[in-house]
Amino acid sequence: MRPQILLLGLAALGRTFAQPTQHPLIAHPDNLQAEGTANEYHDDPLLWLHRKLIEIESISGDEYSIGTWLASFLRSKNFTVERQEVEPRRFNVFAYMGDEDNSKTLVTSHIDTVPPYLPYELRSNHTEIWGRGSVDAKACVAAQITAVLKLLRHCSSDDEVPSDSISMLFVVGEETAGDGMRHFSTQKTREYKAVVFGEPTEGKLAAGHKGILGMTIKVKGRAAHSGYPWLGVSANDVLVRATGELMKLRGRLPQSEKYGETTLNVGRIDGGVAANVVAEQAEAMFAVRIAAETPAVIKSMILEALNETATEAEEAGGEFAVEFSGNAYAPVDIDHDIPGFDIITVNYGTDVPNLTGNHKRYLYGPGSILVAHSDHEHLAVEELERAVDDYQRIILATLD
Ligand SMILES: *[C@@H]1O[C@H](CO)[C@@H](O)[C@H](O)[C@H]1NC(C)=O
Ligand SMILES: *[C@@H]1O[C@H](CO)[C@@H](O)[C@H](O)[C@H]1NC(C)=O
Ligand SMILES: *[C@@H]1O[C@H](CO)[C@@H](O)[C@H](O)[C@H]1NC(C)=O
Ligand SMILES: *[C@H]1O[C@H](CO)[C@@H](O)[C@H](O)[C@H]1NC(C)=O
Ligand SMILES: [Zn+2]
Repeated sequence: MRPQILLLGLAALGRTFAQPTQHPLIAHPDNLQAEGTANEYHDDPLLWLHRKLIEIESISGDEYSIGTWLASFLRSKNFTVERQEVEPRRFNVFAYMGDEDNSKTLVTSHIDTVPPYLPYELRSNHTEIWGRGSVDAKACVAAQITAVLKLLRHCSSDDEVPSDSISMLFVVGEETAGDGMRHFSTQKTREYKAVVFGEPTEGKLAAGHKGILGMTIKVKGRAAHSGYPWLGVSANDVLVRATGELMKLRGRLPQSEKYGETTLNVGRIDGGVAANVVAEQAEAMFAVRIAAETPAVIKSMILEALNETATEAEEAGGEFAVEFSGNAYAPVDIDHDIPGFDIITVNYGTDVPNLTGNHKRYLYGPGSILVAHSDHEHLAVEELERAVDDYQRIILATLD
């Protein structure tokens, strides 16, 4: 299946670039390395770029070094690079050709990772790359840049695909608040025809992802000696009961054929101070991955499920509060109308809903989300290489 698809892809490339004219400003991809860094690790510019990105630690909130490096790398390829400051020492890298952004297609991913940092390592006779970000999302960043450079190599201003038709955006903070993409979204002054997002999708085109709703329950009770519990109100008892109600609710949350079940994760529980004290405070955090309906519908189901517990806690003299996070959204449908790709739906959140506008939206990336945030995050070299071809096909389809 796959070789056939690749052949089709190459044929399509051939057609579009029947008479390739080399853009004088674009580096030959054989020449990708920035000056002075020679061939330290790999002969292959793609593997070199991927390795560089992984070796620069960039846990969310600490993206300054990687942003600085990436901006200067892209400048060395003659892109105009804007550093969009989101916070002091935290900026998005936005790159395009020419004096201003006239692109039709924006290609984007994120440069932050989850903790902890894990070093770059080649394993299995150099067929696998291990390390933090090797999949999520530095594989996307490296493959996207390589794909764009390869495409631009064939472009000129009077070509079917002018060199300024593609721009790139690498944002901070995707793994936490989505603040990088939100910042870009509020700053942008123009519309794109299409936006290609990079997150691990196993080399498939994503047809959509689940929505999300975050929630914290805070209980305040009254402390007492554990020998005389009737003198207090146990915040832990109330919280455990409330958590139990939510676990019972799981089976009744909305489902859909496309996204499956709405899941509810009890992510964190804190409460009390010691075994012999009736707990005064307790708190728990939950993440709901929404497969159908809207956050509003789920919220009201949750509040109803908690009503009796909350009412009784308040009658006993306690306090019971449910706080929903501000950034909730319903399932996100994504365009997937490019022939020759397998289709997948995913259960994680992305920056896709964070970029407002009327553009077509695609989501593709090499590697599996199943290893992405783990201590065994890794990617097959083959998948990284295939992603460069796939991104070229996706970008070309959006420019058609
Ligand atoms: C960038 O542009 C300069 C000036 O036009 C040119 O000399 C150089 O070769 C270009 N560099 C790359 C990497 O394309
Ligand atoms: C490692 O890869 C090389 C080059 O692809 C190959 O010649 C060699 O047989 C492989 N070694 C092992 C142990 O698989
Ligand atoms: C429980 O539900 C009733 C009826 O909808 C409502 O008036 C009350 O405020 C709710 N109590 C709590 C603690 O949520
Ligand atoms: C972006 O997504 C976040 C959640 O990640 C949400 O809070 C916010 O409303 C979204 N912003 C836009 C502009 O859609
Ligand atoms: Zn990611």
